[in-house]
Amino acid sequence: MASSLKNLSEYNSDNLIDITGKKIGLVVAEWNKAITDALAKGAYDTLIKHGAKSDNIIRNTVPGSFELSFGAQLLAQNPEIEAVICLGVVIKGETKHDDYICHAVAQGITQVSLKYNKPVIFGLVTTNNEEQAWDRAGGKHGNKGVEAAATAIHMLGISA
Ligand code: DLZ
Repeated sequence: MASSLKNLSEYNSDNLIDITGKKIGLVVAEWNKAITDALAKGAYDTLIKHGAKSDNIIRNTVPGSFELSFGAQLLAQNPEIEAVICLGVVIKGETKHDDYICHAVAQGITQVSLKYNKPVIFGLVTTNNEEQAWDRAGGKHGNKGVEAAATAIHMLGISA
């Protein structure tokens, strides 16, 4: 079915605003670190490509995705930081931990976003296995870190 919604990959190109001078927070979970590092690189490179200065990208790491909300809050409460990007990889296991973590993060970062009135981007890759996660961290399904950064830049371009 055709959709009028833009595909996120379109936001990767020239229709995004220039973010020179803007400070952006990046919170990266260390569980599945090799994969979250690939997401973080995608996000970082995208921010730089659209004008961000390296010094204006404030990166914090947190132990696991569950801690992303708190990490986001620490950055969001800094008035100089205009948007926060949260990156994590949650892989299904034998139990329902993935469900609990994903719901908690979705709710937590929504609260942070609304409380501080700034974009807090949900860059959580939630998959059945590691291979599917790599597919979304620079593999056949792109890089969700790139998409998360593009979403942040798009949100920064929205006016009231
Ligand atoms: C405990 C846990 C498990 C089982 N799996 C993941 C995962 O796939 N991805 C992730 O980012 N974090 C995981 N964690 C850690 C939790 O997010 C959290 O760090 C701990 O429960 C401590 O609060």
